[in-house]
Amino acid sequence: MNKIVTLDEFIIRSEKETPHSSGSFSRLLRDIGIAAKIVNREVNKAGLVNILGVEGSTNSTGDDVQKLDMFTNEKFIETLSYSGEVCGIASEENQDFIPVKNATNTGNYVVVMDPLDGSSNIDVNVSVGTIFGIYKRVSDPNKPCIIEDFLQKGSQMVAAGYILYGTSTLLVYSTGNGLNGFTLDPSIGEFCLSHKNIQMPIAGNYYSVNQGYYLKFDLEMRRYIDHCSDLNYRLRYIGSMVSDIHRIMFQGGIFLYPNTRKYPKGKLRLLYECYPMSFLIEQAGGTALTCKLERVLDLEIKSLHQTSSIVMGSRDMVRDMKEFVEKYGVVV
Ligand code: P6P
Repeated sequence: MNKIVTLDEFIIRSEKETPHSSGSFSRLLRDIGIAAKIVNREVNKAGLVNILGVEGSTNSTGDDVQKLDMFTNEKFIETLSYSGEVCGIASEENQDFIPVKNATNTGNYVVVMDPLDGSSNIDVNVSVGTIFGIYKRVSDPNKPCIIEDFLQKGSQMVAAGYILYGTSTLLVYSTGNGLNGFTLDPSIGEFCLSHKNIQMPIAGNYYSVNQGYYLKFDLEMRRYIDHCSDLNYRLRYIGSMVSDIHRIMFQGGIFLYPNTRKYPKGKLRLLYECYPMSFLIEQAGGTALTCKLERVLDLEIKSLHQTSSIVMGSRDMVRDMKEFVEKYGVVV
């Protein structure tokens, strides 16, 4: 029987392999694991909301029942703020970034996150996830964080990951040296290494796109989607980015959220959806581009909630998509 390797143990081992590591990054990663366990407990109860009360009501102990995405946001902010390693947080749920006020602002890192991505699926018991990215701060360590600490290209991220609250709860993350997955064992309350050095298939036969927007996509995207259909690829679209990308990590495939007339610059958020997931896809040997074939991690970011089009997944499938853009795309 293989020895169980917990997330904490894996982080400590990785720290020992990193020269001059201060340990602060390891503590930050462990705190994310703690927040994930707290959220997982509530997400799993969500199905009981009719028993526990709906958002805006009060539960049996008189506490206000919160929308799960607000609860998740508060729990991650609370846990990260106490960690002492973070000087600021940017969240999909907050218009502005949140400076972490601790004694000397010695937190070396900022965290960007979508606390509960796909939360519209909660009420129908479909998997949802947390997406996070971590940057080293670039501002004066003796002062509060500033916007420039967050407006860094995805290629500057020092780590990224997601937590998938599904049939089981997985934490998948990378610090730039490979991608590993940890499954929560509720019997011991620990994330245990379950998917070591994840490498996605270089090709696949799943494509993941909201077919309902087909007529609103540019010609080159429609032609590529037609190509997938002609090849009898299977369409799988959960409407929860973490779930759709997680499937691609293990079964191969391609995920597309192109720009449309409604979302001319794309719908998905660059900072805390596209950058972290692109970081992870590349760590697993895949490719992540915009519909104009720019590498997502190299995109400039000018505002916290900036959006982008995105196509990501198995290397050979994204390469095929590129050929359709080059053939049918409008040269700007
Ligand atoms: P649509 C969820 O709201 C989300 O941000 C992603 O998780 C998901 O991939 C996408 O939006 C779904 O958007 O327009 O297809 O419902």
